[in-house]
Amino acid sequence: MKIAFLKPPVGGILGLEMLTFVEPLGPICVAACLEAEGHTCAVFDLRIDGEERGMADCRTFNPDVVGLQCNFTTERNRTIRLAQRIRREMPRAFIVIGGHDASRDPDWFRNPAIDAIAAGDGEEVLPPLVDALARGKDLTAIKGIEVPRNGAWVYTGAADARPNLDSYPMPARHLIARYADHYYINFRKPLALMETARGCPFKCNFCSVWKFHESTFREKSPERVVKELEQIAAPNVFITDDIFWMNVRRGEEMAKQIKASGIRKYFTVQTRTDIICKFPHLIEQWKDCGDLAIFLGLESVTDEGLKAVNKKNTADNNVRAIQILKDLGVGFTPNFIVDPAWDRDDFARLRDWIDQTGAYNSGFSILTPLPGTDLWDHAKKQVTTHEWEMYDIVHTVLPTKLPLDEFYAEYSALWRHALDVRYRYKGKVKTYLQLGAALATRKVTLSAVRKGMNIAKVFSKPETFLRAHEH
Ligand code: B12
Ligand code: SF4
Repeated sequence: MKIAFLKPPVGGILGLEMLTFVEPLGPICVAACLEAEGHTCAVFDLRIDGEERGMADCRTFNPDVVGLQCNFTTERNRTIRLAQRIRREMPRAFIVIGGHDASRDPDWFRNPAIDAIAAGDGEEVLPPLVDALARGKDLTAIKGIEVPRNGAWVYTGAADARPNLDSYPMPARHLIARYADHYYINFRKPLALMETARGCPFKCNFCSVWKFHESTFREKSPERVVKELEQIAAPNVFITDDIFWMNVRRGEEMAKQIKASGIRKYFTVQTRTDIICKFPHLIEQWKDCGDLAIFLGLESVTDEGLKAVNKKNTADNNVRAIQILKDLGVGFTPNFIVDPAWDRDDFARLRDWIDQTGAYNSGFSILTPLPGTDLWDHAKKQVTTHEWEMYDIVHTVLPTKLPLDEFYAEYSALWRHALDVRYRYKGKVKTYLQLGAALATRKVTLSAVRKGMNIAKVFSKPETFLRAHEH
C-alpha cells in the first residue's frame, strides 16, 4: 500500500509556529513501522511546499491511505479543511487522522472527510489498520480507532502502549531529507527533533501529555539514543521528552555514551526545576555533549499558584534552579502561566520576580483549557469561544477579571518587561553583538533573527492579542 502523510499549511492568528518550526517526528515514526512491513510511504510538508505544490506532489504519488497529524488544538480547522480537499481531489484515498489533539478529543474529528480517527501511539494503530485495508478486513477489529458504521461512529477500544520503545524502527528520516534544512528553533537552524522518552508521571491540570500516555513513562535505552543521534545530520537537536532526566541514571548514562561517541550537538531539552535542584551534575555532564539550552515550565512564582495547576513543585525550587543554571552558564527559557483571573498585583508580582532573578528569556502562556485536559473538564462551560485558532496559549478563551483591554495591556507589558530586563542584564549592545557574531558564523539566519525581533515587538503591543476578540 502507498501511504502519504501530510502536514497542513501554516495558519494561526499570529503564525506562532513560524517561531519554532519543527519536523513531523510523529508521522516519520509511524511511517518507519509501515515501511518495515513493506509499504511505501511519503511525507508532504505543506508548510514548506505550499498547499498547491504539496497537493500536486501528493496526487502524483497517488496514495491509498492519507495520514494527517493534528497535535495542536489550533490546527483543527486547517486539518479538516485539508482532509476535505484531499477527499475531493483524491477520492480513492482512505483518510486517517491521528496525533495528540485528535487522540485527546476524537469525537470532534467525526467529519465526513475523515474515514478513521486514530488515538494514541500511531505505531500501534496504523500498521494493523493499513493491513486490514489491504486485505479488505473489518476495521472494527483494529484497536485504537473510531470509524463510521451504519450512521454512527464506533470506538474500537484502546490500542496497547508498547513499554519497550527500543523495539520500534528508527524514524524514517529519509522521507523528510529534502526538507531538513528548513526546520529551526528560535534562531538555530537546521534543527532535528528527537524523542528519547514518552509520557510523564505528573498530573498538571492544564496538560494533556500524561492523559495521552495514561500516566506511563517509557524510555529508549542510551544505546538506542546514540544510534538515533548518529542518524541526525543537523547540528541542533530538540528533544521532545516532556521531562528530560526523569530517570537520573539514564540521564547520566546517555551523557556518558554520547560523549564517548564523539557526537556534539546543540541540545534543547525540557525539564522540571526540582530535577535541576536535586541533580545539578546532570547539567554539567550534558554540557560536555555540546551545547545545552533548557525549557522550564515554571508556571508560577508562588506555591499557591503551583498548587492551583497541580504542578507538585515549589516556588523555591524555581528560584534555585534559575540560579543553578546561571552559575553553570546554561541557556534557559522559563515559561509562566498567566491566569485570566489575575489582577494587576499578580502581574506586578511576576514582573518583580523577573527583575530579581534576571530571568529575561521568560515566556508567558495564558491559562487555557485545552480539550482532553482536567482543566477542560472543569472549565469547558466557561470558555468564551470555540474558535480553535484562539487556543494558542497567547489569547484568553476564559473570561478575564480585569477588563479585556487592561488584561492584555498587562500581558503585553510582561513581554516588554522581559525584553527590558534582558537589555539591563546583558546590555542592548552586547545582545546585538552576540546576534551579529552568530549571523557571521552562520549559526543563525538573518530571516530567523528578523522574525524573532518582530515577534518581540509584536508581543509588546496589546492590540496584537485584542484583535482576535473583535471577530
Ligand atoms: C515539539 C513540541 C513543540 C515545539 C514545536 C511545535 C510545532 N510548531 O510543531 C514547540 C516547543 C515550539 C511547541 C510549542 C507549543 N506547543 Co508543543 N509540543 C511539542 C511536544 C513536546 C513534542 C511533539 C512531538 O514531536 N512528540 C514526539 C512525537 C513522536 O509524538 P507525536 O507527534 O505525538 O506523534 C505520535 C502520536 O501523536 C501519533 N501520531 C502523530 N501523528 C500521527 C498521524 C497519524 C495519521 C496517526 C495515525 C498517528 C499519529 O503517533 C506518533 C508516534 O507515537 C509535545 C508534547 C509531546 N510530548 O508530544 C507538545 C504539545 C504538542 N504542545 C502543546 C502546546 C499546547 C504547545 C503551544 C500551543 C503552547 C506551548 N506549550 O508553548 C505552543 C505553540 C505551538 C504551535 N502552534 O506552534 C501541547 C498540545 C496540546 C493541544 N491540544 O494543543 C502538547 C501536547 C504539550 C502539552 N503539554 O500538552 N511545541
Ligand atoms: S506540564 Fe510537564 S510536569 Fe506537568 S504533567 Fe505535563 S509534562 Fe508532566
